[in-house]
Amino acid sequence: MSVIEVKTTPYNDQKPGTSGLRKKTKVFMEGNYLPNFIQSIFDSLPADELKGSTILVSGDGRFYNKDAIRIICEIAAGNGVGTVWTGKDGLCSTPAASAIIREREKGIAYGGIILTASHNPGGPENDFGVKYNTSNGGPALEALTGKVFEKSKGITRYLKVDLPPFDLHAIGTYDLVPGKFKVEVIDPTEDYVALLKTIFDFPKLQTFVKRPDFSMVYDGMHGVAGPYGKRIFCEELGLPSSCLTNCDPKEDFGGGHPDPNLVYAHDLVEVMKVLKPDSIIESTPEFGAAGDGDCDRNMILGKGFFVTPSDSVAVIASLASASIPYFKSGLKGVSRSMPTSGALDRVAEKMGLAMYETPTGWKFFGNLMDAGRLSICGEESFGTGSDHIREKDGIWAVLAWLSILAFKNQNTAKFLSVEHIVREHWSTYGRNYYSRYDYEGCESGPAEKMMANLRELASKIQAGGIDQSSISPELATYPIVRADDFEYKDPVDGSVSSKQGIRYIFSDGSRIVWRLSGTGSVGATIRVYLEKYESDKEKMDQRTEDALQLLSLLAAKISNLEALTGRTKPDVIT
Ligand code: G16
Repeated sequence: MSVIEVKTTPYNDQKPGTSGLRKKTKVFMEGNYLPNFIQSIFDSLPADELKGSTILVSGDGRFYNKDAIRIICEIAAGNGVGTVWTGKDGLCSTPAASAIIREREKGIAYGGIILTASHNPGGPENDFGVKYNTSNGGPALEALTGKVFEKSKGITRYLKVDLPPFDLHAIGTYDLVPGKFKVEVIDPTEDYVALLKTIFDFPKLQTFVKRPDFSMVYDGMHGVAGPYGKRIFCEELGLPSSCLTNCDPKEDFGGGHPDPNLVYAHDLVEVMKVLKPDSIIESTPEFGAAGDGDCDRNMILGKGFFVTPSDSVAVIASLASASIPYFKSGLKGVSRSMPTSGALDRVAEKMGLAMYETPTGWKFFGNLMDAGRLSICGEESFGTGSDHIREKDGIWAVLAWLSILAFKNQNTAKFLSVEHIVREHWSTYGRNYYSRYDYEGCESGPAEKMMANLRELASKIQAGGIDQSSISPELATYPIVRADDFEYKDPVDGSVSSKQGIRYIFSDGSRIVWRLSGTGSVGATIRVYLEKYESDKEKMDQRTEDALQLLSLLAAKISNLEALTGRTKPDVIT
């Protein structure tokens, strides 16, 4: 096998963000941009461990996915990897990738390279992404991604082997360099479905979905969620194919933005009458869900009703042991990212469970899971999951909700809806009114300036050195009692992650949090998170925007966002 050494020069912007390196597709296609990053990953791993190893290389099917897989196979061969597994047609969802790395052939995989920019749009003019997952099936931690970035800045060569062609569309083993390197094209649903069957009671779900008063719709947003939806909801549970919408994967996600939220999943939102509950008709489905480009995110809807991701994880945690076999002996602990609402904290408190508050990024849950401290976790960014894998899992969330619906409806004559279950939850635990504002594609300079100002103001407030009413008169009677930049010390390995979001906390526990997104490919996306807790049963029926009106006004005044960025309103509100 002749390894070719190709000379290259560094790019200075290959710093992985919240979840891997995401850039415009054209950037990845330019010169040696992709080979450099892949070689930097391999250069950050011990060569003796790579030698003869098995890795997964697969993606969400976006434009450039197949070409990138071939390029990566050649570089993998050049770096001593023995076997590459890839999904048929180059497809594999992120949660299935995690399952394959952990489960296939008793977990022999050394790791995986996942090609996705997740919920970001795809196509020649949009985004592409690459992330590395380690042998536990989870995204590489900051120690490793930091090393990759350092290597990328000093790279001078990459190693490759010229490989004969192989057919990504046909399952089989391709012995490309006999005895040295092979590609196995696999069914990307097989190991994942087998794993899900050990978690959920499939026969019970099959019976439940046949109820004449139940119907559902699943929106794959033209990402890789489609084939998984078809396999699991139709072939395994027996739902009709009419329950699937936008479930044929497209390289550009049909021109859409494959992010399952109230704005971008508009087809589903319309079918479920979420924004127009007055227009619900008899055929409006009881249950709706959507997955993002790589199917790790989920949005859960009831008839005319939106379940916030923060409420979703809280409801799942509260009912998991009763409704999902995997959790029947109880939960080890629960966790949420800092900006996610405290609804989960209320559940943990009542159930006597350990609760961990981590920075944004699924990678932070992995250590807790590996240490046996965490069962269920979630993020406000439409991510929910458990320790069955080390990624969030869009299909798992749907099956968890179906299990809850089946449990709650086991003896009911009249169907208990998603809305009923969430309202029952609020009446037990209280309601965390919650909203996130996204200001997308802002200029980086003013966004950074805003964050720096907020940090400075936070230190002054903490030091008590400021008359808060000078910021806004409401603060005289409704003061900020704590302001800081969130820092996390991993309880397992002691590593510290700082500057993870600026939070201002008010006298009643309400919060405003500001962060810059770490998943965009250009400019800056400012995220503002608003949260208010309400325990009074008489006040559970407010419109979210009414309940959060004061916090929204204060967020604008404290941050000076409009003056600094010129943005008068958010692009997306969830
Ligand atoms: C990624 C991470 C999530 C994170 C989300 C939002 O999701 O895996 O843990 O919450 O980004 O990050 P940000 O607010 O920095 O944009 P995904 O679905 O894009 O991989």
